[in-house]
Amino acid sequence: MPMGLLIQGVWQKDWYKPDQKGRFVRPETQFRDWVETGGSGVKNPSFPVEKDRYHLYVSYACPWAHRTLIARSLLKLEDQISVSVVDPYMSDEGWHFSNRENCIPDKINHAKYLREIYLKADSDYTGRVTVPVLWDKTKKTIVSNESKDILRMFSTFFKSLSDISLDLYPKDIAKEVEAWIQENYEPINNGVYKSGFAVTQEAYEQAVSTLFEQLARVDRHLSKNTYLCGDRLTEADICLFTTGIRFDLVYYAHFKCNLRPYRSFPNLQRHLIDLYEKEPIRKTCFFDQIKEHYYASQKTVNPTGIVPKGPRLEEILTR
Ligand SMILES: N[C@@H](CCC(=O)N[C@@H](CS)C(=O)NCC(=O)O)C(=O)O
Repeated sequence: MPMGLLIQGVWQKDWYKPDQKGRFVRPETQFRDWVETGGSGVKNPSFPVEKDRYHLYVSYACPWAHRTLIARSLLKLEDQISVSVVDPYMSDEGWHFSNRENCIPDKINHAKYLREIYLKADSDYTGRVTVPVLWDKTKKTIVSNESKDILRMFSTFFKSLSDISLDLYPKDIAKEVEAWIQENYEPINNGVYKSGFAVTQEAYEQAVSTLFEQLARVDRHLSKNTYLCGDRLTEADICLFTTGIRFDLVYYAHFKCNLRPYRSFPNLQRHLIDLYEKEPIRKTCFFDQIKEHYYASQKTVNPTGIVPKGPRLEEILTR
């Protein structure tokens, strides 16, 4: 039962507490500030957009952090927003930094554990220590640890630092983009966790049924649309992608999301591969780290910590 959280600044080893019905409950994200430009109605934003001022703490394993990495990559913001990548194995000390291949240690705060970053921002913090985290190198504090907000900051305010014309949150379809993000959040993005972390049969069955109903609905929608909002790639597609790319790889077996494979939905699979074939997206995908994190770290779900050999990537990443 590893993993843990901070309680009034003190680390405690603990797994997630289910509700009375055995359902997984995702805790509210606590750092919810925004990086903005002066022109957004806020005259003197607390966190103004500036070149190379912000730092992103991520895990390549995490679907939420992956959203922010994809936007950073598509908008070519790598030189503007520096990054640290935690070790994929989460022990009962939480996320940590290491020199393992494809991990990037914390060159900003020289932390060993991610929780040190949370404590620098709030020495009395109570809550889970999650990725992604957007860190302000000037004020030396956390701006946000909410992936959907960080994604939105990148595609809107940080866009002013980008030379790329891609608009991931176009004004004319903003409502539609937001609606798809919301609609897929509980049943799909959080749904795989609700399925995998359920501790009663009823809670599991409820989560898995709702998940597959929504996947079927999105599959039908994508039979007539290239992307979720027509022919434009938006934030909504990124949010679907980071769950989709982990589905047959991990969620199908580890989280028992096995009513059918993701790749058996023809339009969802086509959408997944369309995105995966984009070089800026492909280079953010680290399949070994994804598998290691879930199977080896989540011992409540997989007590032996054994990481399966399969599935073969060429089988799950085909059109
Ligand atoms: N609301 C957060 C959730 C992030 C989240 O749950 N990240 C996971 C990794 S996939 C994590 O860091 N979990 C550590 C923990 O819960 O202790 C977001 O979307 O940014």
